[in-house]
Amino acid sequence: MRKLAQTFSIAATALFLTASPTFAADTAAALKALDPDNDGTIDMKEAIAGAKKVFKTINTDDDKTLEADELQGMLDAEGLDAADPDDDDSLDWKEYRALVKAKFKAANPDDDGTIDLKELESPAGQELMTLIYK
Ligand SMILES: [Ca+2]
Ligand SMILES: [Ca+2]
Ligand SMILES: [Ca+2]
Ligand SMILES: [Ca+2]
Repeated sequence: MRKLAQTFSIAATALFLTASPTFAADTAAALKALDPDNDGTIDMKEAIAGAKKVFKTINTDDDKTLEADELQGMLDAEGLDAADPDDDDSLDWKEYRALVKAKFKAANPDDDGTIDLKELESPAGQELMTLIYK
């Protein structure tokens, strides 16, 4: 059963990567899904709520941390290392949340507290999106 879930998640990741050329439409859909108050932007609260869901979804072995195989397609070894200050080669929720906060900041150059569609479509925005939307 666990194996099946893992296979499914890898297939879903592959599908996501295949779908990336049409990313403008995907990004709009992601923004909509991440924006329950429907103001057209993602604030930090909405980003963290999305991140929580993603963390749960990709943590297929259901322990308290994300390992490299669970982060496949989202973070490479270098990215994982940078986001892993306690150096246990996995991300707990606190580390993941800190990473999302840092990416949110990077994707929000106008510093207005929210990510709009244009910001979400930027390279930094796309990095943020993979962490908070699946
Ligand atoms: Ca919003
Ligand atoms: Ca795990
Ligand atoms: Ca860690
Ligand atoms: Ca902004």
